Amino acid sequence: MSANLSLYDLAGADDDIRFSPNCWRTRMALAHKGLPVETIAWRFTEKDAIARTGQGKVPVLVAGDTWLHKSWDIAVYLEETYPDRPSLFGGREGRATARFVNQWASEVLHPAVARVVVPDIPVALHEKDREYFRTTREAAFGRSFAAIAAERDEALAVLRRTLAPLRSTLAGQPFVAGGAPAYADHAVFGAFQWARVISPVALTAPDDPVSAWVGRMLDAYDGLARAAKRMAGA
Ligand SMILES: N[C@@H](CCC(=O)N[C@@H](CS)C(=O)NCC(=O)O)C(=O)O
Repeated sequence: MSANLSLYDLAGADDDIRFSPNCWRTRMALAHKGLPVETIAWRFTEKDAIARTGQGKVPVLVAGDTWLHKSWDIAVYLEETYPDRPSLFGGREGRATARFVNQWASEVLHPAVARVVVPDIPVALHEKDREYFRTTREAAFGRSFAAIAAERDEALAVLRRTLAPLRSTLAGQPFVAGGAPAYADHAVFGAFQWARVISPVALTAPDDPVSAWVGRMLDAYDGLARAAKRMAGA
């Protein structure tokens, strides 16, 4: 038995454009556990809807009376609450290693992907989110969207160098977690799904082992991520 699960999931103007890397981590983790979830389209400025978590970011998972946030904490909760379902971590040591992979993705990969895809985001956003997104992101980057867009070629080259350890790992094994996908894969894949939904830029070359792995992740869990709606041109 499982509680009814709901997930606040970042959406664009179109309810079906779901582009958050952190929410995709959670969606893949839920699919891995075989847990059905009702996703709720949420916009950046709808902070009131998730105020019960005491913060303003998604994913937010609601499991009965329990409100959870932070993609990593949600993964740990799912693993501990549903131990008899397929494991996200493969035990204590696997969880510790997945934690490192998760932090690498959050602290190194996400900023590198953001430099490439951020200029494609405003057009996808609900009107009420546009000004909030521009001011918060320009402040975070310390420069205008126009300046970020002008550096895109360089940003893509930097990203491809950043992917070196992922590339060499995936040249020798099908998934980050080994022979089958697990949370170490979900933690990294969210960033690729973010770009895939929102941006026309290909993050990796077709012959890159990372591209083949993205394809395997898109096929996983009955093609959950492959079925996601993408922006026109993405
Ligand atoms: N550490 C958090 C980060 C969550 C996060 O940054 N979420 C973004 C969407 S990917 C968000 O909701 N941003 C809201 C905002 O910037 O106001 C996690 O892993 O869940």
